Amino acid sequence: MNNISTTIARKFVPSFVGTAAGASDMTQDEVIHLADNINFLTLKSTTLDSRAGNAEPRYKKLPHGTIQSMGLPNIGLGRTLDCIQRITRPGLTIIASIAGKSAFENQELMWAFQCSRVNFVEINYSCPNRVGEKVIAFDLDQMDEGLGYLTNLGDKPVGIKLPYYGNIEIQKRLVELLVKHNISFITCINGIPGLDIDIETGKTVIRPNKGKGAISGKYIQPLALLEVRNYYDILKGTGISIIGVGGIDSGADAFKFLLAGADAVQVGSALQEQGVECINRIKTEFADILKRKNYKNVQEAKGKMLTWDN
Ligand code: RRO
Repeated sequence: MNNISTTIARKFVPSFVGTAAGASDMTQDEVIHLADNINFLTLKSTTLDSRAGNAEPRYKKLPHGTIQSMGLPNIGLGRTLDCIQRITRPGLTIIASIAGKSAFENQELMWAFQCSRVNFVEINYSCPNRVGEKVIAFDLDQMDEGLGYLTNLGDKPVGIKLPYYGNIEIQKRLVELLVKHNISFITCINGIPGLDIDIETGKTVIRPNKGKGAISGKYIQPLALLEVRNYYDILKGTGISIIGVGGIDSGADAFKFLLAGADAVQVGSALQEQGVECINRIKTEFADILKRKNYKNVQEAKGKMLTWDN
């Protein structure tokens, strides 16, 4: 396969295509299996204590993606750190994702991962499924305050997982915060709030939060591409990297994100539905497209989307 390495925050990353924090929790053995088979992965968002997550049914495949309200099930910080220690594969890039309940909890998580062997830490400020809690990314003042506690705790580059804003003015204000707090990368986008109903039973397809969950997969891809392109334009000259997420299930999907301006992509729904084998398929397809288009590497094609009039 051709070289599809990239850089995030000026650090070498072996593959443009990696995995997303994703919906489902993973056991330690599942994480180890993932790490044995790919070279760029993101861990499930972690809290200090383990969490069982929301009541079932909480995940449903839809025709063009999924709806879920998992409720942040995860094995907790201690077992996540054990798991990281068991991963020995050389050359593997790991992003840890943190989703503490408070600024203090996020600080503990950040400190722990800064002292671990992960390469990057992603702050999840955009989980749509924390019933009764605010999505911090929609409150820029709270985000400003939270980031003040988090970005000077170590040398590993810190990023933020962002929601769909669909508003370039908000994105511009957000970027001012990113620069102020020395944020190195953004990951966009998280699942978008949505609802689905089974007409036979008349019931919502998932149970938690009166059936309201997060939509992922192909439904959200054009929205994710829009966000990536807007950030690509706004972030020029800042050195902040962009990781695109949203319905990536083929090399062509990944290539679209590259043309829009992403430095890397994460695969969520496809991994959930198809397992780790889909990552190597997407990588091979992506490498073939780069070759067919005569790009020698990822960097040459980044942001090269054309528009009709200029
Ligand atoms: O676990 C979840 O319910 C979840 C999380 Br933390 C997230 O960030 N995004 C999402 O769609 N689901």
